[in-house]
Amino acid sequence: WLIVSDLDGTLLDHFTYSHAPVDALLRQLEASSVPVILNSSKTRDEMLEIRRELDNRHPFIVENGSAIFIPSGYFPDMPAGAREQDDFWVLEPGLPRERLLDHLQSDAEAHGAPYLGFSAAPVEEIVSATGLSPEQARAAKARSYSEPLLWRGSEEEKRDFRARASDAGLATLEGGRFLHLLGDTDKGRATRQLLGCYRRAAPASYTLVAAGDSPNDLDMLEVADIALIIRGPHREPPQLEETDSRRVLTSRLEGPEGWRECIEQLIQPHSGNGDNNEA
Ligand code: 2M8
Ligand code: MG
Ligand code: MG
Repeated sequence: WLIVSDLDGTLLDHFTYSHAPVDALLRQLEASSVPVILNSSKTRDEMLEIRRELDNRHPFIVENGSAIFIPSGYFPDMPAGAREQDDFWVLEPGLPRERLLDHLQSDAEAHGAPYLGFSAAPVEEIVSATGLSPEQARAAKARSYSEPLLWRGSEEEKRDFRARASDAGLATLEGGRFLHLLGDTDKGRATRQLLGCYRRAAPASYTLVAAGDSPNDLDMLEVADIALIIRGPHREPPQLEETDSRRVLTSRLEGPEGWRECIEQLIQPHSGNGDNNEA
């Protein structure tokens, strides 16, 4: 087994960012040698802090698939194309943030900017938009490969903005609160690349379990053998078809409690309360 998981709204509560409901289960998975790979919109600095809190030693994926951080020596060989940064081997499918800011500037000159961009926003605005602490908001602002935008315009303006970004070879993804502008990558492609590293290191058949709550998680959920869709307090869960090679479970509970519910169901399929939560 390999578990790849989103953070906000999935492993962490959408409002409070608490992971208390999954702490014991994460320890149990670690003791059973099941790697939990964190795959989020968050920045390296944010992820390092959460990994420390969760006592997680595994690779992680930042900024919606923009970079993969592998602890140096985690695999026997450094993956081709990786560079060394501090104690990590880093693969970078994404684009440097300056490229995105250049696009935003020229796009705004021609079409206006009906959004609040993370780079321009004061820490206090990020705090009030997200509920992060000022320190966490600063870590969220320390971005390398993507720009989250708090959309203030119409849905039509958003569609046009996304089409222009796509024409420019960039990607846009909807997270829990923000529209993210980034290079041509996503959580699914980065997951595939990292899965390739695991397979090269130890050729085995891995069962990939993926968990997410928002549209930006769908690419990752599509790569999984078992996709866990975690319900949230603020909108309908994203939809994903079950196929011959992919099981889909939708949680009954929200956020980290839904994560625990789904993983426990996979570990002990017969000890549930009788509810059928298959999507
Ligand atoms: C942003 O990411 C979330 C993920 O779903 C969102 O789009 O709502 C990012 O800026 C991330 O760095 C930050 O920690 C998070 C806080 O809610 O918001
Ligand atoms: Mg999320
Ligand atoms: Mg996320």
